[in-house]
Amino acid sequence: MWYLRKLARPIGALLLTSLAAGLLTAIDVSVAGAALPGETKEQMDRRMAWWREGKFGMFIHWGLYAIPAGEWKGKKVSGIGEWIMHRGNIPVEEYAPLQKQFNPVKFNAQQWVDIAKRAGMKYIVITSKHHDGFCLFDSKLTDYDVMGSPFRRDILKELADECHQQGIRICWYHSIMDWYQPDAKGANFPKYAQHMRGQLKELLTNYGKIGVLWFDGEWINEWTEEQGRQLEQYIRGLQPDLIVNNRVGKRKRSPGDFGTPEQTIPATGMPGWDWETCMTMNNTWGFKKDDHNWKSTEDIIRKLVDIVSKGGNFLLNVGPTAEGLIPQPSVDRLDAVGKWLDINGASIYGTSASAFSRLSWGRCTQKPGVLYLHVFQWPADGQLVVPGLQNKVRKAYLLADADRKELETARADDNLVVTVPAKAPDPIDTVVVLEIEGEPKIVQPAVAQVPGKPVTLHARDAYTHGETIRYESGGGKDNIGFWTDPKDWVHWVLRINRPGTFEVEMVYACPNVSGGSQYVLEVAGQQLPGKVDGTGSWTQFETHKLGTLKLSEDRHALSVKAKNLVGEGVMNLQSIVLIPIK
Ligand code: FHN
Repeated sequence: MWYLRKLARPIGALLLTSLAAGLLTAIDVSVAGAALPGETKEQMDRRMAWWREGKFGMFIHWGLYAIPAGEWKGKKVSGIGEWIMHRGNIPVEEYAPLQKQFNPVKFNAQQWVDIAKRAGMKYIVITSKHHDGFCLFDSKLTDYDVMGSPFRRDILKELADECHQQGIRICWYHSIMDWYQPDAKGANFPKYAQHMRGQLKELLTNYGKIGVLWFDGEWINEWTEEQGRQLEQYIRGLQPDLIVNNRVGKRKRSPGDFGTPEQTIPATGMPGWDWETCMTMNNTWGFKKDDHNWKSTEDIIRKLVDIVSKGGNFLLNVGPTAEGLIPQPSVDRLDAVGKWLDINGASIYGTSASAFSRLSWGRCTQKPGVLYLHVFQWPADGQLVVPGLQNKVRKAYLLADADRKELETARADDNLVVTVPAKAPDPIDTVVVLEIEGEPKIVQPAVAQVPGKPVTLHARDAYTHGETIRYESGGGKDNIGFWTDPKDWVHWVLRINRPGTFEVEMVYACPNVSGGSQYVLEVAGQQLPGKVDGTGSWTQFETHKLGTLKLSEDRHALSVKAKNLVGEGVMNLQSIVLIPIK
């Protein structure tokens, strides 16, 4: 057989023996698994509770790729480190012998779990097997595992035992795509699928309670959503409380329990479902000796807060070295994040998404009766404006203040104003706590007209609707952008203090090639249609007259919706100006 020649290793013989001995039939029967009965919302809530509460996990990408660490035969290989076999066009027979060099003598499970715990992480997801097929656990179904390396210790067993000991959830990453197993491609894929299920059975029966099965590599043509559904039922049959990510299928809402945006934070979260952003601390998942592009502690903390404020979890990656050490720059940052969480953890763990659609100075997380205001940009005048909050505030104080010294609050128009210290106690993120009466009641603060004057609705004051459309600034932009989905739309709330007729002007930019999309502006039951004219580029803004409207003295919602999308984006919308004409 082709792979016996190609691979020149015992794996082929093992597979043949297994098939001959009917292991396939045995696995076939065991992996069929009964369909799990439908799960009620309450049951799913109970199953997901620890994960939703925990918010913050450690991703570990570790394997043979840590040995070359981004370099092969003296040449640097670009891209993420764990893809070196693919990016470096390394044949499996040249790559697989790395197994005989794998000897991470400095690996210490307790040390790793201590680092995660100090960082405030509540779960660990480690690569049981990445795309290269090498298994960090003792598998009876392949020799291409850690027991066939000089290290000869079951790394996942040591890590799982330590996690169980320290009360951190242990979770497995497992790649469906496999560059090593000969059947993992083409017509023989069903055989590989049985092999994979057999390994998942090992991973879910030999290591105690597992928190999450984090699948990956699901994009291959051989893998289907239906197989994903069956696999999810099978593995949850082995551990009914198991949580499974959406890459068991095809990264959609189901199968799987949560969405997995990668290296990005969805602009408005993923409303209505559980989700987790996974992210590297530098530019690579697997260790690369020359990747020193570490994110700052400030960036990491603010990303954690941003994600949690949008209802998500944060899975932050470390890529250990071939010796078994988590790189010191990672450890330093994790220690700093942990110190911040020691003080501010109440504003993260067990919280739910912000009650506000947007805050110009930071983020918000909440618990029943409590709002945690995460202030990134401290108000120079000591007046923190909380837009649109209508609730009575029982008490306001700094979360870091053990004495909970009260902060003064006052109302101003639609807003609440909190008087805060002149200097930010924590320049990265100072948390102001508002204990409020009842459920958060927030009106969208209006842009108020100075009587008789034009009203300018700036992009920064708009409310966006959709997953991609968003406010963007910098580089000549101060506009609603990323309007790439015509279903997305935007609205403002304005207060007219002198009724009358208004001339409406729109300020936008759009490359000529993308011009032509049609839209409609709507307010107070009146509509003004328009078509986007090319202005030359995404940053060449021009003013376009739309027509006139009559507006009463009141709060109004003014929306702009696209009717179609001609080019790459509808437009970059900078502002709308309402000019009183009589
Ligand atoms: O190809 C993998 C990649 O190596 C890494 O494991 C990331 C982490 O989520 N997942 C895949 C790319 O989406």
